[in-house]
Formats: sequence, structure tokens, C-alpha cells
Amino acid sequence: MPVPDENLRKATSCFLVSDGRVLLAMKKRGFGAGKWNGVGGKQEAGESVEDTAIRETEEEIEVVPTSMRKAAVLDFHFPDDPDKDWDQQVHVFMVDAWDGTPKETEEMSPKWFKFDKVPYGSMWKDTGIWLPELLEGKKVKGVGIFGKDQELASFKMEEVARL
Ligand code: 6U4
Repeated sequence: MPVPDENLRKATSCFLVSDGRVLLAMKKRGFGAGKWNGVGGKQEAGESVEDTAIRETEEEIEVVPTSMRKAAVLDFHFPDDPDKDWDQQVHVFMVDAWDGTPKETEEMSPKWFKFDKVPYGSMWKDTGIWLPELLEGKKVKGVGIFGKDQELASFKMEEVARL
């Protein structure tokens, strides 16, 4: 069973959900550029992961989440790239209410997708494993190991009652 490593640096990923559709955002720069992603980024000093989720969503798509729940804690390791500082623990939130309308910014370009049209082929490979579970309302813990060229080498996941 995957055991989260609390020493990893934390990041967040938020998925707005409404009426059978999920909001994804094309990352325009930095880590994961060119992929459809949730909206999020790195935790800053003094923040809870919930604070980070709200701040990053406002910065990246100009929306403020007002109702959200944590749906996944995912550890990602890049043992082949130890000097890149990519290892991270991603706290994933499903957002079902917010203030504002998603807008494109310098970092991200948002778009709504029906649950059955999510472009898993243009996302991190692990996302196609865990996001379908989250869209069904499940909560999961997972650990992913990436190899050369940021290819997913292994991913273990389990459903949990709470996070
Ligand atoms: P800043 O400093 O914000 O520009 P940047 O290097 O662009 O940092 P960051 O922290 O915004 O990166 O990107 C990390 C984002 O990618 C977070 O939302 C978490 C998400 N993420 C990281 N690994 C992921 C993975 N394997 N699968 C996934 N999302 C991942 O779906």
C-alpha cells in the first residue's frame, strides 16, 4: 500500500467540476508545459495545502475556490533526475464552487471537458490512472516513479476512506 512521504515538498492540483464536465488547463511554461493539467503549483512557506490550492487557482485562472475537497495525495519520484528537484507530493482537490470565471493567464489556458472526453493522452501518464477514479467520487493515495525522459515507470494506488 502506498505510504506518503511527508518529507517531500508539496504541490497542489485543482479540478473544477460542474455538470459532468471538468476544467483542465494547458500549462504554458515550467514543469509539465504542453500538457493538460489540473490547476496548481508549489506550496509556499507558511501555507496549508488548502491555502496553496486557492492561491494558485486564483493566480493561474483567476478563479477563487469556495468549496473543495481533497481527493488524492500522490507522491512522485524522479530517481533518474536527482538534481532537478522534481520530486513532489501533489495534493489534489475537486472544486465544486468558486467565484469568478476561468480566464487564460500567462501560465495556463483553461478549457472544460466532458468526463468522457478528457484528453488523457496529452496529460501526465499517471493522470489517466487516478483522475477517472476521482471523477467517480473516490479518494486515493498513490506513488508514482518516473524514469528516463519523464516516462512513468510505475504507479501504485489505493482507494482510501479519508485523506
Ligand atoms: P512555478 O514556480 O509555479 O512556475 P513550475 O515549475 O511551473 O513552478 P509548478 O510547481 O507550477 O511548476 O508545477 C507543478 C504542478 O504540476 C502542480 O500543479 C502539480 C502538478 N504535477 C506534478 N507532477 C504531476 C503528475 N505526475 N501528474 C499530474 N500533475 C502533476 O497530474
